[in-house]
Amino acid sequence: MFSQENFVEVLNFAALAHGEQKTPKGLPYLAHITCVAMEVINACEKSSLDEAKANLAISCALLHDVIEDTNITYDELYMKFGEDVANGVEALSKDITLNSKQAQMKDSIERLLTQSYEVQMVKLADRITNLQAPPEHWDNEKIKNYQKEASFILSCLGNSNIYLANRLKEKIEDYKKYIKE
Ligand SMILES: [Mn+2]
Repeated sequence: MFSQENFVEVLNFAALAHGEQKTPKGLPYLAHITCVAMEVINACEKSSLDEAKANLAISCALLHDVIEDTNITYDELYMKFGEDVANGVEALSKDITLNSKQAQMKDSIERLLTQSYEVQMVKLADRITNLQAPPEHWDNEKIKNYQKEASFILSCLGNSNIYLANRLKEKIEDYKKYIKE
């Protein structure tokens, strides 16, 4: 079980933070956030996580892009939602001072591996959500790399939750249909 009150409070905070931001397909950014939270809630329920763990996982899911994409800071998250949530969201954020996308991904995974499974789960849910049909402007190479990166995420963080790991595995398999060999 999880706290519905916590869900509403954190969702509203994330909605305001992301404001007018859109997904690469032009949807309000909240569509992405809500899908990630939905995947995490489903996994929490199936794995019977206790309320504290489920609330941490769901809060991190709803907030996972606020440090990266908005002007919300670690300190604000710390003050409002506590240390575990702030640390989790920080680990889920890329360090943009690193010079390549690959280095940013590797660094984020390394930091996630120091976090609890509840935080790691969010990265699986994020990639599950992002393995919908790729945006029109992506070329074959980019689509291929995105699938490869998803397999890397699964191999590093798959232990965090069996349901999300299996679901990500299926999505990676299914993503093949977008790749031209
Ligand atoms: Mn995301």
